[in-house]
Amino acid sequence: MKIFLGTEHHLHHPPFEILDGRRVAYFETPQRISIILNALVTAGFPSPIAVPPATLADLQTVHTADYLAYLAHAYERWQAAGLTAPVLPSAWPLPGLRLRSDCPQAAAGRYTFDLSAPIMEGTFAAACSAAGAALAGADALLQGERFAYALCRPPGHHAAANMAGGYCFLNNAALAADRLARSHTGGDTTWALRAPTVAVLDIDYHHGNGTQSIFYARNDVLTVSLHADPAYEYPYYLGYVDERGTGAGEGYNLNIPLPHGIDDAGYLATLDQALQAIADYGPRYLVVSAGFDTFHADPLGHFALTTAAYRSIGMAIARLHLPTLIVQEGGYAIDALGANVVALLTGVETYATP
Ligand code: SP5
Ligand code: ZN
Repeated sequence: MKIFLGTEHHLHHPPFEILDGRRVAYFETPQRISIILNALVTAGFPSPIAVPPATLADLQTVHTADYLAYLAHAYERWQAAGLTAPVLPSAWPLPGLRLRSDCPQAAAGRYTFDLSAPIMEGTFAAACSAAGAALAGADALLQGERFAYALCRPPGHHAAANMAGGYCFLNNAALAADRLARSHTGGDTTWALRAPTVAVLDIDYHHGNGTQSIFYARNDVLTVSLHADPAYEYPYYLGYVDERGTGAGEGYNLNIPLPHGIDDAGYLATLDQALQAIADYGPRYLVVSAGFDTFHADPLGHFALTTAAYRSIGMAIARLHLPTLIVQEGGYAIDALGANVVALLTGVETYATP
């Protein structure tokens, strides 16, 4: 399995976040990546391939030009206004309010939906580096690889076309899925070949609200998310069962909210439903948003999965027999994160190896 690494992730290391009204150390740390890398090397996986960052042209397939300009310049504008880094909003232009100011504080509220996506000097470079890893993973599938793992940080699945939040700035999995969905194979330009379809399976503990919103009106990318019920868990406002897509995309978004405390057996049984929906759709490619905050000891999660579950999840995913890109999302139980990633990737390869 080829492993792609965004090498600039360490430039993003916010000092704190505001979690349920409390100021705490930022959970989404650079250490997460070094821990995963160490575990992969120890387990005998090949060395990661360092990839170039995504370009603005790459990012504009999914993100709006004004949002990308904001991300690229938010920090320098914040500093120029004499404000103390990092960039973090204090107010939001919620419905009924008017966005008429062009000061950096107003922009921060316009483009950030919560308090967990602070922008530092190197944040945009780090995010472009993660997006580059996901896109390199998509390219590997297009070149015939059966599996690839994109070691992305910061994560991406909460990022919408024009909004940062939930530790996410650029939607790495959506960029990869979009590239796969726009690819034409066969090389025959005389025929208008139908572009391939793609499924995104999101197994992070939190609902992938950004990915859902990006593909909500499209039927060429099926989005399926298993996550903590938003009735009690972040992101609260999206991730319910009745969100099924809109327009041409109606019926192409599937949300499976899960209760507190779900264990390996309960989770794996539900995963089978998600995989059956993907099999019924019959996509050409699969992108997995792989979060490990479903682990029983995760400080942000309330599920009860063990390390063994990730191996079973990997095997179940490989049973779809699809070219599959696994994109790193969340996972904050750092003592177990390396073992859990290794378990998932090993599961994938165990089933796939003849
Ligand atoms: C990529 C990813 O996993 N992002 C997650 C961002 C979650 N941020 C806010 C969570 C707030 C929920 N309260 C947690 C209580 C812990 N005891
Ligand atoms: Zn998460």
